[in-house]
Amino acid sequence: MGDNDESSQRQDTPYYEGSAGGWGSVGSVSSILSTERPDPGVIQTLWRQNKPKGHMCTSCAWTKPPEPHLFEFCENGAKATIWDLTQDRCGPEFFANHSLAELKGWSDHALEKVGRLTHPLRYDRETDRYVPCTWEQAFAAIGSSLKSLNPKSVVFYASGRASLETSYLYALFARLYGHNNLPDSSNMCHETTSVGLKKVTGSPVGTCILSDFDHCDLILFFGQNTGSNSPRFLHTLQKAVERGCRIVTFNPVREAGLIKFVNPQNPLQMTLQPATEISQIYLQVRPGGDVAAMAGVVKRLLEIEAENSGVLDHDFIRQHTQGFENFISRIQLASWEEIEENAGLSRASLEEVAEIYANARCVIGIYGMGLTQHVHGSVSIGMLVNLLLLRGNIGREGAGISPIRGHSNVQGQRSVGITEKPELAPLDKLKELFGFEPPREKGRTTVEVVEGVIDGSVKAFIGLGGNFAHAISDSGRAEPAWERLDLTVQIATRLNRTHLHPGKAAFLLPCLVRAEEDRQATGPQAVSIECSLSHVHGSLGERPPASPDLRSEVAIVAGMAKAALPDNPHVHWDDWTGDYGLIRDLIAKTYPEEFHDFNARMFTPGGFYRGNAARRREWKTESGKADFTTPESLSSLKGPLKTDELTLITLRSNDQFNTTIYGFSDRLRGLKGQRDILLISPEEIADAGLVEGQIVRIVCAVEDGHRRVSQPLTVTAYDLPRGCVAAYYPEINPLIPLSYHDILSKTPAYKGVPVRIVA
Ligand SMILES: Nc1nc2c(c(=O)[nH]1)N[C@H]1C(S)=C(S)[C@@H](COP(=O)(O)OP(=O)(O)OC[C@H]3O[C@@H](n4cnc5c(=O)[nH]c(N)nc54)[C@H](O)[C@@H]3O)O[C@H]1N2
Ligand SMILES: Nc1nc2c(c(=O)[nH]1)N[C@H]1C(S)=C(S)[C@@H](COP(=O)(O)OP(=O)(O)OC[C@H]3O[C@@H](n4cnc5c(=O)[nH]c(N)nc54)[C@H](O)[C@@H]3O)O[C@H]1N2
Ligand SMILES: [Mo]
Repeated sequence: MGDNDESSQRQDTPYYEGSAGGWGSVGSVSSILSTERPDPGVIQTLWRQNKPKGHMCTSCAWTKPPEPHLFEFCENGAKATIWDLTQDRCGPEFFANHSLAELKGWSDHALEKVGRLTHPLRYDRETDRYVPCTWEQAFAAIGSSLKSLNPKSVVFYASGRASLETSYLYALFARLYGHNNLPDSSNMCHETTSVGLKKVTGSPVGTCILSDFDHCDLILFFGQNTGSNSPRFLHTLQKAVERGCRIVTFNPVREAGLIKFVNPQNPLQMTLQPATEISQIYLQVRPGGDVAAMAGVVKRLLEIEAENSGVLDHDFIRQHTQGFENFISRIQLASWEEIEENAGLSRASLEEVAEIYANARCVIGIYGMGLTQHVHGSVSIGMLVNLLLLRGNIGREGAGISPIRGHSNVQGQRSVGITEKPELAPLDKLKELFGFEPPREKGRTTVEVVEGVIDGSVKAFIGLGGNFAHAISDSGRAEPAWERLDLTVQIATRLNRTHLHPGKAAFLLPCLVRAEEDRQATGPQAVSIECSLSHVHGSLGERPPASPDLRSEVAIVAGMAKAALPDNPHVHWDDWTGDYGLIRDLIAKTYPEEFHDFNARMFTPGGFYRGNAARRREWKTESGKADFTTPESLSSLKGPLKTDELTLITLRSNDQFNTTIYGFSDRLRGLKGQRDILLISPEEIADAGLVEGQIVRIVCAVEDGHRRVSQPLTVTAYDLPRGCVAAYYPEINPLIPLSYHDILSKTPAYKGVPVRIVA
């Protein structure tokens, strides 16, 4: 454990011998091209993908550089576009032939694979089928249902893809209607960042921009699987490594993309040159062990400082931080035994990282779901900030903290008002612009939405994209409760499991995808999104829509709002739908500092920067300074495991986008053919008296009166630390208790649930 020598890879566990990228990624794209029957224009669309005036990929949120590569798309970006532009259709005829009871027996893959939704649909309980309706019928029914409900019992969820324009209108609709129940997929994802990072730095988003990666000499990489989830970022990492930057990775799983990468767009590297080694040190930390690992690094750093003062940036600490003394005392109190035990890493390996850190001038901290999805996820983020603060690594060129966001516009949705936290929404500004009294009560997070669905206090749910009922924790326990809601509305592109749990009145409304031409009264419309590095990018779709009956997300949101709300002289749903430039003007008026001249700037190559106070060392925290976090416990798990318990981490394969399952290969982990598998180390298999290939189930070890048992899973030996198992999301979600979430932000602890294996 802990070295990056390929020969040390256990030969009896599956693993991927190749590098990320390379011919494997080309093969993977060809394979989806052959099974998905995309519209022939897809090649032209891919050519324009992520380029100025082109269409912005709907896969990850990694930034779109000002000088794009010849092909500025990756294997998984291509899959997402090909999936969107399929010629397969899921229309009224399909629904006439299949009841929802039957479809509940289909896999996630099979449901979405049917094709693009083509018509607005209404659920008919008598036949248990979706039947076609007109847009006018749908809007009228939704409007009258919303009018009859208490707004506080209604939830408007957003999944992170919809544009800034749609998102702004959606949030405005919610507030005009009378609630702040505006959770987002971010509540299952980087809410730990929005709350935890904000608490200690004042910034709810990362502080880095793309050029920082040209100046850093060390990247500390925690729990983000770049090869599958943001592959274009590998180009940035490769470039950094090639100029001498070092990467130290903490991840229980040896992820191929963070080990070796061949740039599939570099003909020389594809044929002759060796792959680029990405991580110089790769530490297979125990799930939830990052706090301890960082404590170890800091402990050694303090010793180095004692030997040779000047390693810590005392001026910065004095001027810009608070809580340093407390934090240091806590670290001095931690024993190496405690650190090694919690981290699952040796003292020597952590000391080595400290030496490298002490000698690095400019350091960037990267993280993803490996840090955020834990009961003490915000403490892990606090620890990473601590580590950076010690050497003044926030707020200068080449340094900073950079969470890698999920959905392509999830960060942007928060920027334009989709939030359940009223204090984060510009309520006074909305009052002034639209002449109404916005609701001030706190809205529901995703966890609180499900609690409300179960206890009956939530009566209606509108989903702007996503597959919420299936993506959230305790999905099994909550599923039947969804059907008791008075109203469910799902705005979607493809059929998914959430759609199979309709409320008493239910509508499934199909929308355009981002690559499609969005023609409105004033002509084709562009939209915009915000990337992980806080740059705003314009996007122009140009493919013919999958069906003439599709509407844009803007038009659907406006259609519902118009039907549900009384007239207001300041609110012009039809005009806004006719010209999205008017919506951008409203965004600019609402957020002048960040979005001024929005229309003029939206096609700036590389996007325009929203700016970041922490990057300028202005700390918008309660203390006015950057805060050191003093961890109570050295683990981000809820508590210590009992002897027969293991920590469950839930993973994405390389062949899925969240609950969208493209196929059954996890190429970069050397796994394929099956998703119902339980990854576990060979030592753990032996200790548990299991054999490889055996079918087992896992049960959740949390005792709260609910029994949670998994589907049958095939025991699969894999190179993992002791004390943990891994399985694929979303199939395993019925095992995750709703009550298991980050304490501060309520982000579900999808990477840290205690389980037991039952044969
Ligand atoms: N192709 C593709 N792209 C995607 C997505 C997709 O599903 N498919 N999803 C999008 C979304 S919404 C998001 S949020 C992002 C998700 O992207 P990531 O942030 O990469 O999330 P995950 O794939 O859940 O897993 C993150 C990594 O954390 C590691 N890990 C697990 N537990 C721990 C731990 O305790 N400590 C540490 N240090 N590491 C740990 C896992 O081994 C894994 O490598 O990707 C986005 N991009
Ligand atoms: N166990 C476990 N659970 C997790 C996670 C985990 O790591 N482990 N990760 C969590 C994370 S990070 C996230 S973000 C959530 C994801 O949760 P969601 O965002 O709710 O789920 P997705 O799977 O991304 O949603 C897929 C559906 O979105 C619809 N869709 C696709 N494109 C569009 C579009 O352009 N417009 C509209 N209106 N609809 C569209 C399609 O119908 C598709 O079926 O899951 C969370 N759940
Ligand atoms: Mo996410």
